[in-house]
Amino acid sequence: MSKIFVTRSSMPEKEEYFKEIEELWDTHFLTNMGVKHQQLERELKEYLRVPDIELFSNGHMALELAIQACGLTGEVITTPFTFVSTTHAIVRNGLTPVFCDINPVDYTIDVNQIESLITDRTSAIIPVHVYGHVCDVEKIEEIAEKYHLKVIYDAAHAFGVSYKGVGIGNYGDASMFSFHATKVYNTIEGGAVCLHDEELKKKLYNLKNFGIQSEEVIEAVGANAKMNEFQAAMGICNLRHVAMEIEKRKKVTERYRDNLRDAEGIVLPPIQENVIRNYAYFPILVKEELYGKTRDDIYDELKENDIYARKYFYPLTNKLQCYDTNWNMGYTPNAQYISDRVLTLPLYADMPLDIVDKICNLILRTRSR
Ligand code: T4K
Repeated sequence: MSKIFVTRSSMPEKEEYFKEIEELWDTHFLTNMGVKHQQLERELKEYLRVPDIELFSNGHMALELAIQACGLTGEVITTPFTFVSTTHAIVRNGLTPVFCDINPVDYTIDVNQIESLITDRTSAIIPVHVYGHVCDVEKIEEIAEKYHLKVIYDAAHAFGVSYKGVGIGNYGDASMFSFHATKVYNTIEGGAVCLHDEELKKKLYNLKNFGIQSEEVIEAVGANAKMNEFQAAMGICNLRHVAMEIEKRKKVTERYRDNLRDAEGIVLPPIQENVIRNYAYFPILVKEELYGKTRDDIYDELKENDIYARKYFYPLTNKLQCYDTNWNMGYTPNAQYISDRVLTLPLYADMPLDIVDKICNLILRTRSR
């Protein structure tokens, strides 16, 4: 058996992509918001059912520039149970992250703890729809309104997710999606910010394209974070198939659930009410106190068999040495408990079900060792 990684990029047939990029050879227009970029923007707006969208070279730059465009200052409340990008984007904007714990059910921000962290320096909340699990968007909105805070969602994992029939990109002032190769939907690398405010859109556009309005008018001190035409072409192709890819992921997920449901001490990911899911990840929690083996025992056993599960998200970002040691890194015991026990199992659309069975058998076997 060849190596099995935590995921494998979804790709269209070669011919489909080649056909999509053919005209780029005719026009020699490879980037700078060309026809593919414009087409993808239109199509994604419709697919995600959002009022507006701005495309980016990657998810991280989309988030970093969304934070900048929102003009945040001082402190930002966020969670440490995430990919480093979320915290880096805050810190790289010169802001102080204030770490809120997560709830132990779906691992998103614990909305009951947010208010106690608000100070007169707080300007925003940056929650994460981690694994595509939907944050308590209603409570977050209520708190944000009460304290006049901005809300920017890290929706990197939440492509295609909806809550109560509403596309998840409609919540908050802005939501960032990642279209990285490892995501449910990819443009090779890429990302987007969904938003509903024209002024914010203009700022974002300026930030991703040097502030250029016309040849002689440079309106803002922008960076360069544009999605190019080859990325957009991949996105156009992948968008044609993403609904089917999500269906296939659902089948893989269900097989994992069937196989692992009775394993005491292994906690399966939650199924949230009123949520249309995208089956982005399959994180299990290994409670060694009940299971008798640790997360790392399982990780090692799988690795020995050429199966590369990942400890998404360990370590917590409030444990990273690269940040200012003078900050208060917060007390986040739920996040710590989960981060120490979580293991994200391999999951991609074309994953054969017999591989899922094999992975589950290896996991269950660790117990008798
Ligand atoms: N916010 C959150 C919450 C995020 O999770 C992320 C990204 C971001 C923000 C930032 O978005 P981007 O700027 O990335 O658009 C991966 C991804 O690189 C990263 O996008 C993702 N989160 C994170 C959770 O996972 P690594 O360092 O674990 O990736 P890597 O290279 O080890 O790849 C994992 C597996 O995926 C490989 O073992 C094989 C497979 N793979 C990988 C690549 C690169 C493919 O099948 N094709 C590929 O091209 O970070």
